[in-house]
Amino acid sequence: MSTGGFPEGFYWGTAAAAHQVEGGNHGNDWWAWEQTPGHIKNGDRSDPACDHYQRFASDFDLFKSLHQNAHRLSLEWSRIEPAPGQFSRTALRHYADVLQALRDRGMEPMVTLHHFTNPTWIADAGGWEAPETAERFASYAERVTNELGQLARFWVTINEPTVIAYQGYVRGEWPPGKRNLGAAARALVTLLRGHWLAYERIKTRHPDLQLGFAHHLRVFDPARPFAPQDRVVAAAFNRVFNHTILQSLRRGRLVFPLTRAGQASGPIRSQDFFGLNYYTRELVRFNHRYGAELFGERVVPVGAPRSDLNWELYPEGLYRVLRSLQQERLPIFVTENGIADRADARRPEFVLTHLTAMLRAIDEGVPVRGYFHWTGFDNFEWAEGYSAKFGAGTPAAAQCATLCADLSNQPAPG
Ligand code: IFM
Repeated sequence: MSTGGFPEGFYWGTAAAAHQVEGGNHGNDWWAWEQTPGHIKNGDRSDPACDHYQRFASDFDLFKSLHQNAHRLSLEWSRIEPAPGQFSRTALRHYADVLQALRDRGMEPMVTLHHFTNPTWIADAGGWEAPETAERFASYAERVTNELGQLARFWVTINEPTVIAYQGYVRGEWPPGKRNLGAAARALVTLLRGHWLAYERIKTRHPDLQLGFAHHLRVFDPARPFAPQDRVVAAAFNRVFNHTILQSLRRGRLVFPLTRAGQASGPIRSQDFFGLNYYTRELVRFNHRYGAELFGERVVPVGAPRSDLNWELYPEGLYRVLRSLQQERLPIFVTENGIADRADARRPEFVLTHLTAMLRAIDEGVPVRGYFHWTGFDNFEWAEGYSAKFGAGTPAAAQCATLCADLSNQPAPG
C-alpha cells in the first residue's frame, strides 16, 4: 500500500518518435527499407503515419485535455541535416514551433535526438558500423541544441541502442538487415561513442541542459528456475542486453564483450538522468538449436497475460528494474511503457498495475521523476506497420490519464 503518493512536480505524458508519427520522412534508411515487399507487415508504410508533422498543435491540445504536463518526442535527423553539414532552416524552425507549442500549453518537452532512423547519407556511409557516424551524430546534436536548447531542458541522445543492434544487426529485421554478431557489437560501440561525444559537446556549451540515454531494459528469468543451463543463458541475456551498456556508461569505458569490437571511452558521468523503457519480461530456456541467440530460447510463461505482440504483461518487472537502477544514483524517468492492445481491453489494467509497481518503488526511495506512456498515437510500429496498436488516445486510456492526474494531484510544473 502506498504511503507517500507521487512526488511533487512529477511529469506525466506520452512518448513518440518522429518517424512513427510525422509522415513524409522520405530521406532516411527506414523509408528506403519500407519500399521492399516483406519488410513491413501488410506492406504498410510510414507515410502519412499520424500526420503529426502538420497536426502537432491539435495533437498537443488533446494531450493537454488528458491532463498531461509533459511530452517526449524525437527530432528527425534527416529533415534537419538532409546532406552532410547542411542544416535545414525550415526543419529547425518547425521543431522550434513544436517545442514552443508544448511550452505554450504548460507541457515540459523531453527531446530525443536519435530514435532509430538515420539519414540516407549516414546509412550509405556505413551507418552505425562506421566509426565516423559517432562524430557526425555529435555534430548534429551540438547544432540542434545550439538552436533549440533554450526551448527544452531534458534531452535524450539515443533511444534503445541495444534494440538497434539486435533488430538491425542480429535479427536482420530492421535496416540495415544484417545478421552478424560482430557487426552488432561494432554498431553498439559507435552508438556509445556517439552518446559520449554528444554529451561532452552539449554540456560544454549548455551545462544546464539535462541529458540522458533511453535504455530498453527487459527482465530475463530462467524458464526453469532450478535448471543451471537456463540460469546461465538467462544471465547471459541479462548481461548482453541490459548490463553491457549500463556498465560501460557507469565506467566511462567499454566493458566485455564490447572491448572486442572497438575502442571508445567517455566521461565517467555522462547521464544527468536515467531514461528507462520498460515493457516486458522473457523467460529464457537453454536450447542448443539457438546458437545465434546465445543458446537461449525465449518463451512466455504458460497462461500469462500478454499483449497483442505476445509480450508478457509483467508489472512486477517495472518494480524490479527500478529497484536495480537505484545503484545508478541518478534521477529516473520512465521514458516508455505501454501495451499493444487493439481492443483496448487490457490497457487500463496495464496502466494501473504498472503505475502501482512504480509507486511501490518510489515509496521505497527510488527517485522516479516522471512517466511517459508509449504512446498517445496509434502509430507506425516499425516492422509491425500499423497492426500493433500502442495508442492510448482511446476512451479507456483517457480514463487512465485522468486517473494519473488524480493520483498525482499536481498542477503542471511551471
Ligand atoms: O514503438 C517502439 C518504440 O519506437 C521504441 N520502444 C518500443 C516501442 C514499442 O515497440
